[in-house]
Amino acid sequence: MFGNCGRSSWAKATAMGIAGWLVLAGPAWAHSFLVDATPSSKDHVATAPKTVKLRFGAGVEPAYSKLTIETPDGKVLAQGAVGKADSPRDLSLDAPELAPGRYIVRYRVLSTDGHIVEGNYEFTVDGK
Ligand SMILES: [Cu+2]
Repeated sequence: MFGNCGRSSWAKATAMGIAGWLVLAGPAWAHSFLVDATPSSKDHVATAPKTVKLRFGAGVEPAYSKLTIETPDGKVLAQGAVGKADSPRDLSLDAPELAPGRYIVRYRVLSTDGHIVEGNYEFTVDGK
């Protein structure tokens, strides 16, 4: 679906070259899998986070990516994806006031190699 987005073949060749290098270097990332998050999966935090931060194994395109913070019953509390020009592997999303409870972070991102990567994880805000 994003195959005709106008990305140059040079960029594709570069992305494939990087992917090939990563395979040779060890970790077999086919594309931009989630490698780190704050709060992270299964985390229990005492203070509700102001921002959810995700880091991927390779570059992602903020304009074609979406993060959401949801309640366990599927109510979307926040959505969007803010990138940082100087760190193309990072995306963030500002969180609303989060009461103690469980929350789901869902992500659907466009990797710079043209693949879409999606998944979700859960964290918990503990009551005082
Ligand atoms: Cu890929």
